[in-house]
Amino acid sequence: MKGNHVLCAVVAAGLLLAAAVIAEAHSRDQKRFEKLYYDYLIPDTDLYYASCKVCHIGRGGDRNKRKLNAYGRALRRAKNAGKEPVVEIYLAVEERDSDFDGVSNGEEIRLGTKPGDAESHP
Ligand SMILES: [Ca+2]
Repeated sequence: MKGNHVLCAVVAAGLLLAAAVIAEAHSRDQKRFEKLYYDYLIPDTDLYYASCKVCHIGRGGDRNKRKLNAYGRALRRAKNAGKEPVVEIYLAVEERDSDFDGVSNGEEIRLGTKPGDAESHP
């Protein structure tokens, strides 16, 4: 019985650690995005208020909301293709129109709209 409690405690600690690592990774990517595109994060634009939703469907702990949107998936593909460092990953997808709204990702970012949301465009 005591062994089960120890096992549960170890599993719980592992889950908490995994959640913290995921949250830190997301936060780190968001900070890098905000640093690179700081000049375009202008109040009263979709992009300014997007936060996690620049790359994800939603925000918060809901697993479905953490799924990547079209722009986030483009960034992941660039990363998987070996683009380094992180700035190169963002620049690699600027010419694309990930959400197919007729405006490139880079242009959307410069104009304050969300590159992964077809409902958000200039
Ligand atoms: Ca868009």
